[in-house]
Amino acid sequence: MSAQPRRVEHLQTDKGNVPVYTTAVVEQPWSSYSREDHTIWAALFERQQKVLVGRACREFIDNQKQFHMSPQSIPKFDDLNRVLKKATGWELIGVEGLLPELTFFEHLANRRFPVTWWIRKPEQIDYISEPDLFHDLFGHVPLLLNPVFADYMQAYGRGGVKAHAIGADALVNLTRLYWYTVEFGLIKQDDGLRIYGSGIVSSKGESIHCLESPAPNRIGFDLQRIMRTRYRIDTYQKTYFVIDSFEQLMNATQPDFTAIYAELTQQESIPAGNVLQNDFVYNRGSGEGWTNVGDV
Ligand code: HBI
Ligand code: FE
Repeated sequence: MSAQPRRVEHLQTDKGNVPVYTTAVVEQPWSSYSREDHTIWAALFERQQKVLVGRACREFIDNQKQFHMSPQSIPKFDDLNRVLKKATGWELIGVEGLLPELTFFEHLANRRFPVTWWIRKPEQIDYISEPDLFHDLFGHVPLLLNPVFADYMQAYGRGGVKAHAIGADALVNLTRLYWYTVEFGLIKQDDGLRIYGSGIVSSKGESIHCLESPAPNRIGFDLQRIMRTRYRIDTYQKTYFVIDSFEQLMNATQPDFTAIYAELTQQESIPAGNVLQNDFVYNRGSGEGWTNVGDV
């Protein structure tokens, strides 16, 4: 990547002024954020700070403090980068939004995390179908300070580049891993079940739903099980996968997945809401803990 962000043409759209070339790295246009932009940041930030107490994992809460983010104004990527680069060598880069998969993987493989520069409108406060600044920044950035998680993200990027070369099926399998860990993962900590997935952490409704609702399945992490499990992007998840530690995630991504992809082509995918015989299911409430469906 060149040292200077590439300047591109801009188009006037309903999202405001947006670059024409969606894969370009863009400078965060911080001085052009409106009062409304900073206000929606403040509203989302304050709401999530409250919801995440006792729900987000220890690492998310602790790391977030190190960035000194506040409801006052949208953070500057440059300020966050000073903290991040020193800690784990990751760098935030401004982008227009969702990137083509290979472009996204290549950034991660080089410890660059793409952050959408624009923030949602007030009418989208509860739900937006694509990543915006609040999701990317509030949701993803804190865990990039964790050395093990930081390495996992890079390993995922490298795995993505490989999977892309192998083919579409491999990419589907790998994308499910990202979805059920980085985006919608839960972690079992000493004080109970906690959230680490950025898609949850940036959503008030799902932060409560994933932990407190009796509806979803909470299943112990299993790499191949995850790679076979379909997902929906437009509803709360029907299944969450629970890790014991970030080391567990990192260890799971050490092997080369080529043989696993080949094996998975022989197996059916699993509907998002299903529970299988061998799943370890985490039960909340009285008698909190794991049960193995196959044991009953
Ligand atoms: N682009 N900016 C951005 N952010 C994402 O989270 C993202 C993406 N492109 C592709 C993508 N995610 C998914 O396909 C992840 O694997 C893979
Ligand atoms: Fe995300």
